[in-house]
Amino acid sequence: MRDKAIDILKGNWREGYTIPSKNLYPYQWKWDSGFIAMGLAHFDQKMAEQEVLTLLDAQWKNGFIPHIVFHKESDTYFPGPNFHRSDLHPLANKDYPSTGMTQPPVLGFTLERMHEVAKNKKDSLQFIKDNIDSVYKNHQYFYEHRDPKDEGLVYIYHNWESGTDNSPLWDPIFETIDAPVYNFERRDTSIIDPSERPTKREYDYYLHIIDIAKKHNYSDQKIAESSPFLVQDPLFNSMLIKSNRSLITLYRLLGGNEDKIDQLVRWQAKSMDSFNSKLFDSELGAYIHYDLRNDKPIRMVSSSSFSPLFAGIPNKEQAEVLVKTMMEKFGGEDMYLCASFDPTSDQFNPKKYWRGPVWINLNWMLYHGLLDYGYHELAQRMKSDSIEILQKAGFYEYFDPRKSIYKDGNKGYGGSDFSWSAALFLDLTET
Ligand code: 9WN
Repeated sequence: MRDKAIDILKGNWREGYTIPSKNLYPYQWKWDSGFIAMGLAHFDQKMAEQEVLTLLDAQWKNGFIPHIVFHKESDTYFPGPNFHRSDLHPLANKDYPSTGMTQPPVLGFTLERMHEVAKNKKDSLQFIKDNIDSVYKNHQYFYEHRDPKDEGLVYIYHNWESGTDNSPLWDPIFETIDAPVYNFERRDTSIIDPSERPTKREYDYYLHIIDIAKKHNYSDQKIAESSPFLVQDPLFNSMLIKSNRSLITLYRLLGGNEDKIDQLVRWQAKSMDSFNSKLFDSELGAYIHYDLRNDKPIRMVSSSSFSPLFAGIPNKEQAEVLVKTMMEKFGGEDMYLCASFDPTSDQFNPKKYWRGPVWINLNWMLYHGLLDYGYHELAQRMKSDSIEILQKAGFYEYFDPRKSIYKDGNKGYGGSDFSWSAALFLDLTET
């Protein structure tokens, strides 16, 4: 499996960056790149560094890093650069057409993990020294432009920014939006069974939210004032907090940079406080999302609800509550960990993208979180379930959580030879 994983990553490599999956995703995606770089680091330090460098090359002047970098023309993906029009933003990177939205902040902990794995520590430290400030600037962008109420919690303005695109979490928000019916040709559903992808109506909402942001030339302030989708996402904020911590560790390792360390420590303290007071729902026994536009909590449990474990956010009691909820709702003996949405809910769908299937990147984060809190047995199960599912189904994009399904040799869902499934397999089996 290790050889196969390396073959997949080499096959998806495109002169300096890795595409997530052939045909389906022909560009560079932000959070994919971070996970992929950690996998590349296990067999080629230079490739891993190049992956990160290429992404950072596409950074905007205001520190923003886009969710997709459209390096080359492709007619297999919609919506492409002509729909997204990043050039509308005055500070956009003129060399790299991209989207005008972002994805979760992976790069801090990616750098830290790459350094742990690196064989040549001297080169690796030099690489970090050369690039850490760009990642810091990205965090500064988030705290300065994505936190209008100065809470230490940043917003996302599009479900694609969450990475968990069609989760049932977003359904109540879409109900508040009057989106037109768009006429467009999707590419994904000619490659993948439509029952495993978001619906046409969902795409209408996705495009409409982008059109609103484009009307304001992607101004953060205008988006904060008027986007119908404005959410504080515990997964996105956990990854920011985890990456803050990694930046502090790495700056300390480099020496100096006291001002940046102090700033990171201040952001960190404020973020953790607000996170626990605003996003912990003790009745549900989980962290939840908050709908800033409509000023109400989104009281649903998904795999994102447990991601604060990865960032050291819950106290011991809260961690205990999270584990109990995970076991009660997601952890049945007939289920692989960890479904992306509450399996006890009516909205759970084990085949449809982020409405139920298992995703390896979430499992990777939850594995590390459980380990950090001392839940060794459960962490081991998270890891062995991930490996078993990859063994049975192959390196797909997402997987059915129901164990019984695999008796007939069923495959995973979505894209095949999926880069982060391969990359995180390499990393998981080395920890
Ligand atoms: C939109 C690339 C990306 C992942 C996301 C996943 C999927 C894109 C799509 O693929 O989203 O960004 O077209 O469906 O949901 O998490 O980064 O692998």
